[in-house]
Amino acid sequence: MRALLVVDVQNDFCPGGSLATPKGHAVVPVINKLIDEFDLVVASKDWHPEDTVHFKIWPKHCVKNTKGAEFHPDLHENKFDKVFVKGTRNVDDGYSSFEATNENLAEYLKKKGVDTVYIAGLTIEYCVKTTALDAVRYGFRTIVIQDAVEGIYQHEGDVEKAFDEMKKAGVKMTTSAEVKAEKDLV
Ligand code: VGL
Ligand code: ZN
Repeated sequence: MRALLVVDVQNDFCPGGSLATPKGHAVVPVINKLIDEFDLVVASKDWHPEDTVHFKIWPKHCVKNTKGAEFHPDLHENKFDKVFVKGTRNVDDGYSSFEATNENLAEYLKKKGVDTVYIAGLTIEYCVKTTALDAVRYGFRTIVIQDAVEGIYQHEGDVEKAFDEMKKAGVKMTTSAEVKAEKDLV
């Protein structure tokens, strides 16, 4: 059983947001099409308190219940089976979707019979990477959909480094076209 995990496609990580990726919005139509290829689709949200030590490292972003923390307006969020929130405490945590505090993501997926997790969303260097590494650690077959993720591109070379690190850990790479082609075979 496969699941799609959509990481942090929120306004603050898209152009115009407070911690914007240059092309974060570009993943939205790709993800919307992918959603229909999966029987189970879950998403995570960076969901910070107003004050947190996390903001000593980052500009203030994704404060719970604000516009910046909402999903990108074009994202088909009504099709998500469940949304997991992370980074909800006053600690510098919550990079990985598996650190969600409303419900245990790994247990949820295992209960649903998921063995393969496809990852899409933002951002390649931080939350996509840590989520993918955790997925491997929890024993899931883990696949990142390369045209459905985007980076912050804050430091030269970090996106490439993140992909290398994921691959070394056993994360596989695919494209949305391949995901669709495979589904049509079954
Ligand atoms: C993220 C930095 C700080 C992310 C979240 O979603 O990649 N990056 N908080
Ligand atoms: Zn954050």
